[in-house]
Amino acid sequence: MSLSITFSKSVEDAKKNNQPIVALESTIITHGMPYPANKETAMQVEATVRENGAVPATIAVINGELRIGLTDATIDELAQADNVMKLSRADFAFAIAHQRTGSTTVAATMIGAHLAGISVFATGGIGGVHKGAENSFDISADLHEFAKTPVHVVSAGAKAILDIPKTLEVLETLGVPVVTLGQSRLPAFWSRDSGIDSPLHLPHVEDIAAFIQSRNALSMTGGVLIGNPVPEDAEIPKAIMDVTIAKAIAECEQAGISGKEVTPWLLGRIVELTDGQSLHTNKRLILNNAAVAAQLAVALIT
Ligand code: PSU
Ligand code: MN
Repeated sequence: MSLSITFSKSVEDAKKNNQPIVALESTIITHGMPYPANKETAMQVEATVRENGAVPATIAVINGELRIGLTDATIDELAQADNVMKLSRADFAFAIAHQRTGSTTVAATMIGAHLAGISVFATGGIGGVHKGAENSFDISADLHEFAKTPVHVVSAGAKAILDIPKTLEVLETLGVPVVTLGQSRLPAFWSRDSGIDSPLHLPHVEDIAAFIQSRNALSMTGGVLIGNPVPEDAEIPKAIMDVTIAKAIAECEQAGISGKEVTPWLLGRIVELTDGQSLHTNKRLILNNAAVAAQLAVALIT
């Protein structure tokens, strides 16, 4: 059996003409944000990639078909659909074999992007080591994907629903570089400062491109995690978010949520607890990441 990959017209043209392309995930649409904010954000993210000189390729599996680049109509369907699988490395091939529809997490989007020859990807936040992982063993497959798959991901750092020091330890063990753009502290998603130094930091997008090119020259496997702080005017201070997050995590445990449901459940509850303020910040940081990813894709080609 051979895999058929369906490219959108604009991504196919971009590939032919060797133009910069930015991969985008779809789990954020199906499991990361409520409707219609999810659809609006997905459209704005694509527009931001274009404004910054690259072509967007949102990735998903639709009825068993790996799609690289979605139409607006498909994005709208995903944004409103229930029962979409949340795909990671473990079940990506299952969805393809059994004609299922699934959105791609960071791990699955990296796999799809690499198959499509795309090396830059923008998201909001990655999965990582959850708080309490010493009991739950909840560590996202996203981390292991960085060790394997050469796709470089621009994110706003790790969300404080995660244990950030443990997440950094696992990334270090796996040999995954974490480089923050423009500041020495690792950002913490809704907040610019996690209180923890980023293992690496560089002032400009072009410097990150040079780092990636140096890794390529050394035949290094795997991807680089790029931390991009949320714009100042959109940030929610960490002290405020920490209280909300602690409440959401306690409720999540009490409700007996486990496995794949944990991250979507927490994200949804945090939107409710902040009266939508976290959602506004989430949108802004994704757009900011889309812009940087497009600039990085341009810098890697020129
Ligand atoms: N973090 C966010 N928003 C998201 C996710 C993470 O701020 O939408 C999604 C991403 O798709 C990520 C996935 O890859 O959750 C991680 O899920 P898990 O923790 O179950 O591995
Ligand atoms: Mn998990």
